[in-house]
Amino acid sequence: MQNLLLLGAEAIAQGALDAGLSGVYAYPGTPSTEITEYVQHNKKAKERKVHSQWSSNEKTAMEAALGMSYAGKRALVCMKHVGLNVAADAFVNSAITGANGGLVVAVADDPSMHSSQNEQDSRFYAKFAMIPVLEPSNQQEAYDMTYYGFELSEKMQVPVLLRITTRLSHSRSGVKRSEEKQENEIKLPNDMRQFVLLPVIAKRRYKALIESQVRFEEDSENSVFNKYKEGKDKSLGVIVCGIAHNYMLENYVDTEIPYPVLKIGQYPLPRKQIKKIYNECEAILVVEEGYPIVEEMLRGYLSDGKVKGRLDGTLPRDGELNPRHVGRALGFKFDDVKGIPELVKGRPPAMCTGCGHIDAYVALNEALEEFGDGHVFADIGCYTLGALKPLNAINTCVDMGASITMAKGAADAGFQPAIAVIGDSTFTHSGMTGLLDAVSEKSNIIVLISDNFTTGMTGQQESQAFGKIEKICKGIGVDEEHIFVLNPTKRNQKKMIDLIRQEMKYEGVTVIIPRRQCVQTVKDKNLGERIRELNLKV
Ligand SMILES: Cc1ncc(C[n+]2csc(CCOP(=O)(O)OP(=O)(O)O)c2C)c(N)n1
Ligand code: SF4
Repeated sequence: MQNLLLLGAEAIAQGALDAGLSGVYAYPGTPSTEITEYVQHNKKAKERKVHSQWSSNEKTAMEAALGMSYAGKRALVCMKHVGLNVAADAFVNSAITGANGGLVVAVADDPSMHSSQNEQDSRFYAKFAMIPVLEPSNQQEAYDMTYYGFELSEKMQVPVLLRITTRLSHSRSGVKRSEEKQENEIKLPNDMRQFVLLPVIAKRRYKALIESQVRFEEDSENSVFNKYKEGKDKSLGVIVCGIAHNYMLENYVDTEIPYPVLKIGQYPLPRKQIKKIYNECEAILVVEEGYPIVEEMLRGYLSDGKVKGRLDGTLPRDGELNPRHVGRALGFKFDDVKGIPELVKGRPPAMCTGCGHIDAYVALNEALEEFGDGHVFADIGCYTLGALKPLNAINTCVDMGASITMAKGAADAGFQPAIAVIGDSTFTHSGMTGLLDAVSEKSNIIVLISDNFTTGMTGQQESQAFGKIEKICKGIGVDEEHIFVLNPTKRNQKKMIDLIRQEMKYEGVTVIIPRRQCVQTVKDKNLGERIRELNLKV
């Protein structure tokens, strides 16, 4: 079998393709983006016509994948952890409908928040939805677990969550491929009512899901991804989940691990193996990346102090783990790291020179000068960096789409001027419905949709808003006379300032579209051609 050198994210994509994938549905988000990009660039996937276009958001991605599963084919959904909040309605309900063709939901968590708003742990979502989880510890397992995930999903007839974290997604290692499988034929579910979640059917399905928990646990108990390794020293037993297993191994390069170790890669937890290690050892150390979910389950409310981990300070309560954290928890002593070289010290991110967002902010700052601080409700994208010095241009950034709705809420409270700043991709991800609320209530807000023809922050993926923003705004009901487009160049600065000031006097929804191509895409001839074809007035 062929060996490949792959990122964790790419190993998932290759595992899915080899398992007979028919479609990947995703919205970009670090550290999950490379899964879909791998499928998009894969020659065989192109020949097979595997679906791989970006979706508008994570919820539409989840639903489309569920539709493909309904039709009997194998589908993969990919997103970053906060994307699962957006997809949650569809995701949780998909556990009740169940899956027909294999359905794997790959979610990449970002502990330490390298490029995220929080460090939520997707394993909680799977527990909430009551479906199995696979959590690889290395790139080979990322491949193998994805490959197996489709089988598990079809065997158990539910979606399966595949959880990875940043380090695994973004580091490379050799991966051995398995045999390539054919795609499934179209085949409708045996029970044609299972996807109709009317209360009477949903109740029946929910009972069935509860009953299935025993089978999920049995599968975990016998899984090759959950391994119990004996150790002579029973003063400690180590339960180690996902990539934390690697961090532990790095402390024992030249020596045997003295303690019994239970490596967890599949959930629900294998109860018998957990009981065995718990009963055999004097103390238990739980090492897991993310929230202390396993540790909490083992401790319960009435902890007797036997279980150690992130909750009692043996390991840090937040942030990513590393081999040193784990080594210290295992009793190793380390010298403190001496100063970080300047070259690799954390540097604050900044917008690129020549970025249109910067010029839009310069104009906005000047237009708002007389009103003081606090009037700009922004969103998530490269323009969020407008919060930093020297621009100091924005006052909020909460979740995708929140700019328009928060500006609306502040305007409802009588706060003026209330300005929203949102990017093109974020607008079609989840800004459009907020704009509809604002239009319906004739809210007194100005919305700046900073259009750069791409999803800049995550690496220039196609934006669903491409060439459609004015039409969407008109369709939603924004008065045509209050939709403006301009290129936020230095030459147009005064024009933009005057426009913002003029529209502050209008009591209703104004949309201003500062439009300039992202400088990181100017070498993309195909995109340039498509922009010219649009023949948009700027
Ligand atoms: C729910 C959710 N999904 C995905 C992301 C990752 N993400 C951050 S910003 C962004 C989109 C940015 O595109 P756009 O709004 O067009 O602004 P640009 O970066 O191009 O300026 C994405 C996908 C996220 N933070 N939250
Ligand atoms: S990547 Fe594009 S959108 Fe992002 S800062 Fe650079 S020029 Fe601006």
